[in-house]
Amino acid sequence: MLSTAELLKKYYLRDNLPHIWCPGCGIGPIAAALLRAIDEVGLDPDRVSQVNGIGCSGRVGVYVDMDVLKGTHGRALAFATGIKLYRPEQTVIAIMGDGDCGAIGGNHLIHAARRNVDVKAIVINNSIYGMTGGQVSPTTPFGGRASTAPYGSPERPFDLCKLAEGAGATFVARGTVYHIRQLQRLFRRALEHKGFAFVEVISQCPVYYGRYSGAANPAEMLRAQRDGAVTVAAAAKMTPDELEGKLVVGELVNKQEPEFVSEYLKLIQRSQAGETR
Ligand SMILES: Cc1ncc(C[n+]2csc(CCOP(=O)(O)OP(=O)(O)O)c2C)c(N)n1
Repeated sequence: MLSTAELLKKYYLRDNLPHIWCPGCGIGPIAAALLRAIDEVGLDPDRVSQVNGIGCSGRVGVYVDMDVLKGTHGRALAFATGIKLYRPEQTVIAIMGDGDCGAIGGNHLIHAARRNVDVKAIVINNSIYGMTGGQVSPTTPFGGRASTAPYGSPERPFDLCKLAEGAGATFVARGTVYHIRQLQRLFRRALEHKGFAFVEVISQCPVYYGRYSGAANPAEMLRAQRDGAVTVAAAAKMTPDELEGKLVVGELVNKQEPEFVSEYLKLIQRSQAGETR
């Protein structure tokens, strides 16, 4: 595995550092785990295209030395689908926040999953809209406090992994910043998967979520990830009551189904061969 110094030298645009993330934020370690996974899989950085949405999570591409398209808020998966269709040889990775992917981008998420387009969707879930000041997002827990919910959110949150699975994603996994080595493995599996791969990363935002929810200490938030996590194997033996409030981590779905871009290319070949139906 690459050391931090090797990682910085090989993959980061060091002239763009220091980064803008707050002390204790999970995004930096997540980006490093992803780059290590890219390195382990042996992908040529020139054959990787990264798409970012808007938000703190959407800043990863600013610091890495690969092709990055900075999309608009909520549209990362639409841009990623376009890149993959035009350049099928590229590994396309979309990095989004939970608001980016689950709120304004929710429609793009369900349709990218339904099409099983060969894109790696990484959602950094910090339970909040981070960049704009800690507003409620679709993953803020019921009753959780936020800048726009001082009395606690009255909304039920999405389980983004269940949403992706229900919409047709063929690879779905959940990891946490605390379990960083497992996360690196999950990224590796996602990169190797052919089809829509969805990885939700539970992350901590001490500054804009923790301070409202009552856990402003990043170490405390990491301990909550550790204590709340249950592996897929352990979860299979637990009752719904026992699973209440737990985070099931690991590979949740992994199956092969027809992939959109390959099917589309076959269709082009058939039409160019003169087939009429
Ligand atoms: C169309 C549009 N609507 C709203 C915004 C304002 N905006 C920028 S980032 C953001 C939320 C970011 O939250 P999230 O996607 O969860 O990412 P985080 O910052 O927490 O990583 C919003 C609402 C925008 N830039 N564009």
